[in-house]
Amino acid sequence: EEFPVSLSHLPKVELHLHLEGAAPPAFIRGLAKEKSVDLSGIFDERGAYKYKDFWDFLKVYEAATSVLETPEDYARLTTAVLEESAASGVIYGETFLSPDFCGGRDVGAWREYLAAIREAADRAEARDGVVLRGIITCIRHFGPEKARETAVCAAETAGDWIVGFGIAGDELAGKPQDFAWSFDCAREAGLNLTAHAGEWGGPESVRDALTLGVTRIGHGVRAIEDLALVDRLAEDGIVLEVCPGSNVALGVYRRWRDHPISKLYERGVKVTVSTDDPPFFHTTMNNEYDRLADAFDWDEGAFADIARTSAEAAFCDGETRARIL
Ligand code: ES4
Ligand code: ZN
Repeated sequence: EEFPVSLSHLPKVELHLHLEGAAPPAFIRGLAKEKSVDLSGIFDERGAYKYKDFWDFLKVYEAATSVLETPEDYARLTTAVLEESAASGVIYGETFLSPDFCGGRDVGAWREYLAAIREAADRAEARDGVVLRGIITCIRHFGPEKARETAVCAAETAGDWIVGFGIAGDELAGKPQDFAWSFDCAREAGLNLTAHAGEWGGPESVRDALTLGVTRIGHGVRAIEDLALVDRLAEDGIVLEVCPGSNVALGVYRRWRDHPISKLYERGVKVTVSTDDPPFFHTTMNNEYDRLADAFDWDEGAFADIARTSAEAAFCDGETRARIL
């Protein structure tokens, strides 16, 4: 398909990206080969990730992540991911990191993974100018107890590079309230807060997530099913980390033009645009922008508005924000 405009030259800010979920399939295949792990079951005949639905995606994600074993593996991953970001014109990104996948929630091990990721990110910044920061996420379907250990890892490493705490995983497992202790712990450590909600759950799921005191919601798009909630999001300035290509790939919405991002934007909600798990969903930041322009006739002004909203909603310090505004 061809699009009349290319928005590849626009500087972009991406707030919702899972680090392991951004791993190019060839990178994971390479690691699997080095380690003699058979991961053939998670790839299709063309070498792309293969999954049936969101819950199968979570399993494939975990299988792919199983070959990411050492801090060095994570450093290589970070380098590969940031090359893709820079190619889409991303100047600032925030990535979700889960100690469940790196270091197993042991604070000492977690510090080593984090140091390796940071070093790789610093090299990418020096080379391509792309700035990265981390948001530690617990995984909802792993349960509240593991989440508490994750929150302790977050609190112990909160600072200039780890800027937020969040929750990902199966939105239909458990209740946000079960994770209140973890979010309180992270908040007390000075971290900004976000939660995945309103992707598989409806408006009630978004309302529940707001009780955690988050200033951003991952996805949040199904708030559109309750206009009183949409107006509350707009009034309270809650920022939605919208990932339209992810929603279309996973079947939350059938076609790009069915996606509610445009309605949310027009009703005054602060919307931002991200890729979520780009190779899984066959997307890039450039593709997201081009598809949105095509589906909703958005011009460069709309994208400049979205990029500014994203920079304002970034969890980084003011000095870094000034560089991306
Ligand atoms: C997710 Cl645990 C996890 N990993 C990647 N993408 C996700 N979306 C929601 N949960
Ligand atoms: Zn996500």
